[in-house]
Amino acid sequence: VRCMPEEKVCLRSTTVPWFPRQIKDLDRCNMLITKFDPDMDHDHPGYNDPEYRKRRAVISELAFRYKQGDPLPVVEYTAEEISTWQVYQQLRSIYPSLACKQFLDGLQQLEKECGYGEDRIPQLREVSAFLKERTGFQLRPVAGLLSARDFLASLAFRVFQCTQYIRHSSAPMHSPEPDCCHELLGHIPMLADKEFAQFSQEIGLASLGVSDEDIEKLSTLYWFTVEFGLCKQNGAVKAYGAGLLSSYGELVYALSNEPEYKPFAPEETAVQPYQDQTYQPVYFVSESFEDAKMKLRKYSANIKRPFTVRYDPFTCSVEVLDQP
Ligand code: TIH
Ligand code: FE2
Repeated sequence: VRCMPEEKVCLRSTTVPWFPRQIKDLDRCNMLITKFDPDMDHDHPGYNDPEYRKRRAVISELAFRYKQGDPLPVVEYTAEEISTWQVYQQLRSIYPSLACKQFLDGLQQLEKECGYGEDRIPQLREVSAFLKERTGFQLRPVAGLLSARDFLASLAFRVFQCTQYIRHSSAPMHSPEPDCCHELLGHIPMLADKEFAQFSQEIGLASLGVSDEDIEKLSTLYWFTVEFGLCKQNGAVKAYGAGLLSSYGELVYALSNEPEYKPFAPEETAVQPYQDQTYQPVYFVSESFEDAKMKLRKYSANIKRPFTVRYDPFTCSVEVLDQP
């Protein structure tokens, strides 16, 4: 069953968009956005490469068949795919000066304990087990870019939906769609940090059952923090956004003096137009994670919802409570 975007439920005598209550319900949070798909998008570098498209279809099938609780599928990557993964080396060499401390710590642990390196593409299965021990986050395979509502909802359960295919070999430095380079290099090291994991789950919880307009704002906040966020550390600006940390091209650009910087301020950030084809013209800088978390919490508390939610980690479910 595909989740119907217009499906509503009745809660506290008002009607709100359907949302998952138990981790198992994430099997219905699978609405894909096909705008960057190599079968649909004529500008995709794989559009004219039938071999690439065939490979994508095989890997997509693994995600379509996946049900919550199944062991994560293992993909045997080809020599060509592994050679695309070698962007690892280039990125690795610029991380020490451009990435935030939490990222560098996470990556170092992954190199030591999870086989991260330039020679092989790590498997979601081993990475998920690693994260589960550190922050309780687990991975689930997804066939491509998900709708914001479904993607954010999974974060409420500390589930991160991960693509498993790799970008086209002709464009290793930047991809407009997520791929395993983006997930494994951009997101995973950050999700190994306790405070960042908490921040991510809170965005997810704030999204459950809210209006389409509020989903749009929360996903814009997610975009300018989790994907493209910068933060101050020891007086310097560093990258913590996954979209930066997985793109050699944009990481260098974001920390050059070309783009505009603005201070992270949720009310303003939530309505900033963003760029999803190429580099961002503007980035938001947080004072610290703590500061970003506090500001986001304040913002979320003001989103109109006829109920509040609480995550119960013992049952992996969301409790719905009356508005205090
Ligand atoms: N642009 C990123 C990269 O090249 O790795 C991937 C994405 C970030 C955000 C959405 S897709
Ligand atoms: Fe991402």
